[in-house]
Amino acid sequence: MWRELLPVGRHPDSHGYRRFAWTPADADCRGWFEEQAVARGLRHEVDRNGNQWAWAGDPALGDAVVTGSHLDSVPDGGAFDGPLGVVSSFAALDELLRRGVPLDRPLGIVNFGDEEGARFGLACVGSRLTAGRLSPEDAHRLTDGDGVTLPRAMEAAGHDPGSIGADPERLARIGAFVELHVEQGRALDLSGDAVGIASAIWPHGRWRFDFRGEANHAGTTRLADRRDPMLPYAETVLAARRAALLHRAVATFGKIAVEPNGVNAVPSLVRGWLDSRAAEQDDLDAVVGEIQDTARSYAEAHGVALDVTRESFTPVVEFDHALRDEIGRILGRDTDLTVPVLGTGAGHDAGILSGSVPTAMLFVRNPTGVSHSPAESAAEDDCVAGVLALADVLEGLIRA
Ligand code: HGY
Ligand code: MN
Ligand code: MN
Repeated sequence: MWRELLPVGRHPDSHGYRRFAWTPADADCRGWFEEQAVARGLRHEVDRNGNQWAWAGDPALGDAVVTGSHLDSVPDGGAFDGPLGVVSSFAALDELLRRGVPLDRPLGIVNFGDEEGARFGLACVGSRLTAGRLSPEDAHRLTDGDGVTLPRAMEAAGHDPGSIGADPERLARIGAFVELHVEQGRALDLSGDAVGIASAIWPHGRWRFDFRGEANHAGTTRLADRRDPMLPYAETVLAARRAALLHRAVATFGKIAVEPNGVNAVPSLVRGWLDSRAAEQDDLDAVVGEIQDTARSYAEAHGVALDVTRESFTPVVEFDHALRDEIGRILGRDTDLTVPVLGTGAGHDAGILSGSVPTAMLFVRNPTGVSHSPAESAAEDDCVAGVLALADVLEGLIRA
């Protein structure tokens, strides 16, 4: 499975993945998922929001156990973020069948659409729509960098956007959802464990800062006459770093658009996207507040107009304690070791679903902690340990 998926959407120069929602690379990933489902005799379906499901047993019976993740990527993402969870789900099902586990509860494998939000700016679009955390009206307004709206992109990829929206009946059939994911930090590397259990996801969000000044000639415009939006933007980036340090948070400007983007022109517009996260909501509020205050005061000082738009926000997620404890018992059953329980600053579809369904996550060690980069990695032995842990968890839940 891994060998088949590896070339899909990989850029020849950067070796990073560019698997953006509703693009040909995404379609290839979806084709791969359907092939895996069909090859195992699973029932394959695409739901109204474009998420893919593969079913062993009839989900209409209810109390289903579901596992899965996503196959899309950030720009130049790594191979593991998302795909490791989907590949491990199919491999864990194979392991259950090898063990002869009777599938007494329906078992589902899911590939959630557009988890990273790389194309339309909002993460977890597939799971948000299904969970009713994104309205169809708001989804219809999402637009990519080329001005293509989400519904047009869906249509172009052969999916009917007219039916998108909350799907409570589908979620009501799920008794437990478990997402396996490569760790996006070094906690397991430092603790010396191959696999861990998630405790919580930090509150996090994305804010767009539009600094509007005046385009002018870079050679002839006196400094005193400029209204250069790059200057307050630069101060804002530095303020983000300072505020994050002060409040035990993280804050990143990782995407920027400049108009007219000419080397010899003072820009008319600098648009920067802030991603900020913290363990505590109060810290996150303080960080974003301080960054906005700095942006406003420098914008004013330079005669630049500023608009700040919150494009998305996800409150803190505390995963279901009973399910987490149950998984801890299942994984610790044959050993006297306890499985590490860790929080994360990364967002996941599991976090979105956790408002509707008992949800848990397993993390697989990442030896460098690097993620959202082509350098992301995981050792084969650890990936196998992840599959076996997921199989143990699924078996334990099915037999419970
Ligand atoms: O955490 C993120 O940025 C995304 O949801 N994976
Ligand atoms: Mn990611
Ligand atoms: Mn992910």
